[in-house]
Amino acid sequence: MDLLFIIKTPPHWRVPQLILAPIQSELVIKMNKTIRRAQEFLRNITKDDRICLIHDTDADGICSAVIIAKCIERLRGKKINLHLSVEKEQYGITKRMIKQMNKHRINKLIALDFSTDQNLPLLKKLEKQTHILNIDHHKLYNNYQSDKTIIYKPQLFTKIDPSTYCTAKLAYDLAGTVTDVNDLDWMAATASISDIATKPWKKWLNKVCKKYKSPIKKDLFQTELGQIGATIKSTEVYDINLISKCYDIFYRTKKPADVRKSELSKYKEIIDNELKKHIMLFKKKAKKQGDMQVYEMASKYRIHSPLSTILGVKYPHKTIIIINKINKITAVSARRGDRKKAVNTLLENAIKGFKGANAGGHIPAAAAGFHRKYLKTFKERIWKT
Ligand SMILES: [Mn+2]
Repeated sequence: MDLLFIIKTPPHWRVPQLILAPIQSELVIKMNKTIRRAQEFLRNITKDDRICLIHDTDADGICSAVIIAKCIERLRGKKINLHLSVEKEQYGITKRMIKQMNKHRINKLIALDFSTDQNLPLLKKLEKQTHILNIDHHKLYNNYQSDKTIIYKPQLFTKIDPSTYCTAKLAYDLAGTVTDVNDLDWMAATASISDIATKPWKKWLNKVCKKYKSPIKKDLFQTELGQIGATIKSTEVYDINLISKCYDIFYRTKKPADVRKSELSKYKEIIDNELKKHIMLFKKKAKKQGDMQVYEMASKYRIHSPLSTILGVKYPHKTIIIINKINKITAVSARRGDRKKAVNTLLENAIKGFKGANAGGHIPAAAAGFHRKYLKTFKERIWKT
């Protein structure tokens, strides 16, 4: 069993007890203060609270947001008040979001699939006006915990590699300890496949696929759930403004097949064709040196991220860097399947000193964004590493 917290349903006022079960020991999550505080955060939400979710724009961000939104609705009998998605190239919470939160008099914020601890001054400022729960599996920049803020990351309660424990699975496991979310398992599974975060969860994934009568395949991207993840990705890549619609469709749908039949599938077709084109061009035009392969393109769609994911899986022993020149912004996506090089550090170092630039992510998968005037310097730096 891939079961995580095995917990007796406790009386509301009692601290949940962890029952030690004979399960694969590396998957056991020890109940600790972080988990308890996150459970209390969810349980203590009342009808009077004004709840905002801010989530990443990918499958993991959307699925984790819908899981938490439904968990809250089930707990308090009322929907959340506001949901926003992060703005690309401005990773994190922006002034525009704070304005929106003020307008809606938000007093509890749940941030999903991005690190709020990366910008500690902002976090400390924000917690003056709202309670914060940050569920995330990215790098732990600062283990900041306070009366108002809970950072909930795998690093704080398990040895499972954080990049293989995606936010939607974290949200699903946590929500499952405070309410019934079994019907949302396919969303957590979709996000796990989409984030290439499946290694510790093979048995659980098989079970979920079986439940929805979707055959399991060696290449998980080719399963129905894998294709649903690709649908979200394509929608995001086609037009970032469709993310809110994507959230709504997931909120409405009861099973994976409904997503496939939804209007989102048309975006997938368009983006699939664009991806095919660039996979062909990558073979011909990528600059190669040692184990590094750098491909530069100008696509009006934000396909650099899915493109590097596909190529990263195809060439796990290469450092794949995709550069997409979108107007004034240059977006970069990097992958290194075998983890022999940390692409997050590689990109973080390569943008040092660039004004308004950002970079971050995981050891095998990372992204960066900066003004196009820095492209030459960026390329010089990455070739030197
Ligand atoms: Mn994620």
